[in-house]
Amino acid sequence: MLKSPPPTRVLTMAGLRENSFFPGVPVITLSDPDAETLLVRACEDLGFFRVTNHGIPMELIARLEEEIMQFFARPAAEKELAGKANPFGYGCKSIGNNGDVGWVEYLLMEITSKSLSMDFLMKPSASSLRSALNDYILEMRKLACQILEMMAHGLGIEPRDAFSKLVMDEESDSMLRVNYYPPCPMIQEQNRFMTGFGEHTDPQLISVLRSNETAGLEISLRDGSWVPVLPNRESFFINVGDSLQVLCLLPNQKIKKELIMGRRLVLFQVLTNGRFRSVRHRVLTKGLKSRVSMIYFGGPPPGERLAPLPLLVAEGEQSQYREFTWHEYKSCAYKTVLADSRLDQFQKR
Ligand code: GA4
Repeated sequence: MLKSPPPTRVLTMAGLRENSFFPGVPVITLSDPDAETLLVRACEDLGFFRVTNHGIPMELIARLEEEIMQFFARPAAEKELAGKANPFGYGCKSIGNNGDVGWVEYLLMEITSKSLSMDFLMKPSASSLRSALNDYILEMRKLACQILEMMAHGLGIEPRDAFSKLVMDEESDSMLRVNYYPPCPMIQEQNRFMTGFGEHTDPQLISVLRSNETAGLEISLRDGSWVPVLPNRESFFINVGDSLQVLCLLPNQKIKKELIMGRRLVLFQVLTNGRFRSVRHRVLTKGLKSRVSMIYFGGPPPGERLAPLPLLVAEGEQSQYREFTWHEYKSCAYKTVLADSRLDQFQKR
């Protein structure tokens, strides 16, 4: 567990309004006949949505959460046996290699050929954690692929596994992150907030996040404002990652929105910037209760070329990015700090 608050850099705004969760996170029931259309709209609009009716057994989720809590309750020396997160392993406060810090402990694990590769998980003392993690990632991969297929089909892309095949690939560069945000009584007394995990976009194609009932996740809207997301332990939250944003360059289009203004329902049209949106997000912690989240990142194989799917590019339109492979993108990503806009480095000049 963390003993004292990390450096002041992670101290943030005091007095943020409580219980002011953003009401506009799309909730998509996967069995809904309109789910594909709703998914596509959510990816263009926020780059973020919540899925229900996902078919992942609650027992599996509860089992993993229990194992995670036990792991993070161990003495520091035991947790450090997982190896320093560089990038894979156990991390405490420090995120990445470039000076980011947060009020968080985590395990970051690489997924190779459908299971987790990490020496410490092979130890007999870690067998129940290993088994819960491995069962969980199988389900996560299935769910991520189901959603990627629904997105492709919703966009009219043939074949419908155009995105999901990248995550299904033997070489897919996917990972699992387990974050533990410990309580911090000092912050709670002062009614302040700390950065648990600084603002960033995820580099991969898709992220599937599940958390306990503790709030903290915030997303950034198109106008740059930050809104808190109401946690829901029975659902999964989906983020569009940078790689999917690059693959999905769409012609500009208008989307219809409904907004309640005063007591009136107003219909208006918004011009999307014509692509899937990799959502900026962060975690602020209030110190009251611990927050636990597990995030599956579905990434492409290293050699995969990331360029807009030709079918989605309107005539005469060109990608704003130069072509690059996932390997190239990831190497650059590891030289950045969390808040950097990583795709900017690949903009055509
Ligand atoms: C953000 C998304 C994932 O958590 C992650 C992070 C990675 C890390 O923790 O090692 C990075 C970050 C993330 C992007 C920029 C670099 C790399 C920390 C960091 C400062 C595992 C990932 O893939 O990219």
